[in-house]
Amino acid sequence: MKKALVGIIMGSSSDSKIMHSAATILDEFGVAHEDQIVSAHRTPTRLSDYAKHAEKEGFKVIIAGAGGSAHLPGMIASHTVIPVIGVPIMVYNDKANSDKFKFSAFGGLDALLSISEMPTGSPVVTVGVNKAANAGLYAVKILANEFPELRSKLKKHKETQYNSVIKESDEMRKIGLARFAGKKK
Ligand code: RP5
Repeated sequence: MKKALVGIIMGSSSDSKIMHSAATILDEFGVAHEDQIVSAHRTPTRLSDYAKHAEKEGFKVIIAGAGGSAHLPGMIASHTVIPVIGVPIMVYNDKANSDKFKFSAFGGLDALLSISEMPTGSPVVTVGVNKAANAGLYAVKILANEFPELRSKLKKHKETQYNSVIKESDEMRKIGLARFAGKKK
């Protein structure tokens, strides 16, 4: 797939530390995506412009990540009929000089509530705090309704997950819990 089917947006360059996991999953499944920074409060006019752009490009899903009061996913959803998956981000502000100010006071709960509690009429499905990979996976699931090859890849992905748990469990049984846990460190 060459044409971007998913638009990934985030409120700040600092969100890229988390949001890249969505891109990695989409890359694994061979789903092309376009990635941009759109700040709802610093570039408000870009919100509606981006929604128009997304519709024009024919994106089928938008993944939107934001931290703090996190209005980006909801506002994008209000501007377009394209389904939006929101990623609440625990703010890590790399522009701050002191460690004290690097994380948000509410550890991502602020963004989680802000994104998931959209009023009736403009829904945003929400993944867990910092769970950008799940957003990527969910986007693939939506696309799999239309692209059968993605359905097969998702089944394979499930099989791989199953096998990796069995492999670890076999090792744990073989070497014992204490040694296994020691090796995990
Ligand atoms: C939000 O504010 C962004 O989504 C980001 O998570 C947070 C902090 O942004 P920076 O101060 O790092 O630019 O708008």
